[in-house]
Amino acid sequence: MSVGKCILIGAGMDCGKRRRGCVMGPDAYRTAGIAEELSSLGWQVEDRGNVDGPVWVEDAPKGEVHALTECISWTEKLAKASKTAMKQGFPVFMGGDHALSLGTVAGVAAHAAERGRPLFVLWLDAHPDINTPQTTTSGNLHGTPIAYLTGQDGFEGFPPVPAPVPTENVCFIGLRSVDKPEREFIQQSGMTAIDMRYIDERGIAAPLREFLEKVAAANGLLHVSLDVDFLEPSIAPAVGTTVPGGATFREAHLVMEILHDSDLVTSLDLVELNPFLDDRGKTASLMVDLTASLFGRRVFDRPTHSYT
Ligand code: 6HN
Ligand code: MN
Ligand code: MN
Repeated sequence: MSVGKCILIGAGMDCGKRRRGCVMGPDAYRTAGIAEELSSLGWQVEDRGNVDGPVWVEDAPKGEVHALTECISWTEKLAKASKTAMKQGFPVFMGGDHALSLGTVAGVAAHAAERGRPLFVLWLDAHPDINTPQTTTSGNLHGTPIAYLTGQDGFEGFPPVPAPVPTENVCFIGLRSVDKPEREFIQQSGMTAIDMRYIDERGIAAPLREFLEKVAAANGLLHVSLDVDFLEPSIAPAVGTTVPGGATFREAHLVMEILHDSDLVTSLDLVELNPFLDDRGKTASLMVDLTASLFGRRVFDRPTHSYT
């Protein structure tokens, strides 16, 4: 990825689930020095402040969809902000919970369609987030963006996705908590779903490189959505949905370093950081460091030995 303009957009969406705290995410990233880190790598950084969506939401009764109206409003606002930013630089959406991707990726998809380029999505997460408002048992819409973005039914009231992402353009890496309907959908649609078992056996680089080859061959744009719970909880405790057995510190950095070298990534979501649950800012700092690896931080400017 060669240096250019990076646009930071705060999206403190906190209504994609009931537990509160992601509203503080954008400021935690700023406090951890995200702008300074990216500037030091040669990027021109513009912090656009926060998109202001609905904040205070009463908990919906158990089993019902939580904050539907508020999530629809965020989706509309973020899709607009995202499409605009895509024309101007490389947007980094600082969440906020994962429901923000309902909007950010819809905006990126609209932009890609206008440019006549296919969009690919890399979902770094313990969960595939492919429930619909019908299949969800939690009622939390942060578990649904992939269903919405790939054009599945059940999102009445949401803006129609202008350019649904084909399921074959989505790659999940890091899966280890998948609900029954999600599992059935993934298996019947043949989506690329790299779970932790697969990573244990083959390493994380090989499947990532295979996906990137597909993106490159199609001359695609690539959106990356990084959920804090992709990471092993002991190194990244600040998330409400920790699942043991996540990506290690080095696995996560390696993903970002390979993505940097691929030159294919055009937008990024940082999601699910709940600073209220953090341990002296260590999760926020790790997420900023991973972003820095994506934006080109490395030990040497060129390899000092061959990797092959
Ligand atoms: N996330 N599958 C669960 C649900 O509530 O639908 C968990 C969702 C987690 C959401 O990772 O962003
Ligand atoms: Mn997620
Ligand atoms: Mn998750």
